Amino acid sequence: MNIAIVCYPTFGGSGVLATELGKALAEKGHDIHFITYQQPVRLSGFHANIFYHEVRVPTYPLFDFPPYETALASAMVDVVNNHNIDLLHVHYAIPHASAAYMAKQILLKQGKRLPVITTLHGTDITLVGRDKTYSPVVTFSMEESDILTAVSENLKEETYKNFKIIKPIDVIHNFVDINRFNKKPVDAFKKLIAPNNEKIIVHASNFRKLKRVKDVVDIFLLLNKKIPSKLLLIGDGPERAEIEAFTRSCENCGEIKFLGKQEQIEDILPISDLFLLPSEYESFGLAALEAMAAEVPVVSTNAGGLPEININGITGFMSNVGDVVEMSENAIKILSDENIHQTFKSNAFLQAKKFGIDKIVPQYEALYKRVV
Ligand code: GMT
Repeated sequence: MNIAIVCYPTFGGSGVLATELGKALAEKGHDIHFITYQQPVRLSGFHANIFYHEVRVPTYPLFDFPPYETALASAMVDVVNNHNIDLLHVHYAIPHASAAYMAKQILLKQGKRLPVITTLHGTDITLVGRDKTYSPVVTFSMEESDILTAVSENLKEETYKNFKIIKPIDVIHNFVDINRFNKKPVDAFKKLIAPNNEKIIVHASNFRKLKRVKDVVDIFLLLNKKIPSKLLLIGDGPERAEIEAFTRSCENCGEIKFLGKQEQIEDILPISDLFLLPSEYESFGLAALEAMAAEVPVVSTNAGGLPEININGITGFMSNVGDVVEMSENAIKILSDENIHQTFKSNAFLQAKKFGIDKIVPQYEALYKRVV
């Protein structure tokens, strides 16, 4: 099939998932056309079946807010007409689903039917989309999509709770490329970060308030009193400056390193001993799943869709949002005994395998066949 994929090109989970999906589909022989404003971060290297179409939004003195959605809809029409596209799969409802609706109507006038699949990822529903600024348009464009999917059962429930829609929602969980993350740890790299064999604790996110990165630091500081350890903070975002300033002024904080945005997270995860994700909400928690694929147990909250991937007492532990004391105790439980740590590592990996490309991508292909 010829498939057009629209997503955010940044480090966010929705863009990562959309890009990995496109790459996996290309491997299976489909032609994939990414339409977005920048090359997606996970889209590197050459693949004969993958094409990238950049949406340009010209500036004009009248525009205080250049109309990206209009430029995107026009780009969709152009790509569909010139590349014989069979279907359009948009990730993250705002503004992709409404731009898709516009493109679909334009093409209909030209006598071409364009099936649209919208995949909901999280904040497009739970935070931004339900705000009344966007809600009428998001509700309408979800209802008008030919197929609507959500990345977890929890997100499906949240969607019905927050929007008056009757459209069925297919749950297709996110997936992970196991081979990409299950790499042998590079000893020299581990030595560089933890020269005295300290435990390596990792967190990766976009440092938004909802990720509660300060809780990561607090959990680590409690844990670090009992277990020699280092904390690696991966990513960047609005909360980073304040948290970095805090870590410069506190005791023990020499053990905390801010690595910023990292494209090669698959090189860092295999040398890690534990992943922390104390978010206030995660529709799914793709970052945690990638850690598990690298055999890293996860200490997280029990918010949103996290219980659909992290199994309490098996692949890691879950606590209520904000309970940093319990989360640090759980981290200590896993790290203080080598046998327990090994068991959690193997369990995490086995659980990640249930979300492997081979299990999930065919579910999208089945939807594509249905809609076309
Ligand atoms: O978590 C973020 O802030 C990024 C966000 C996005 O839309 O890119 O991630 C959402 O989608 C991911 C992929 O489906 C999920 O794994 C994340 O849990 C979800 N984030 C939230 O629900 C907060």
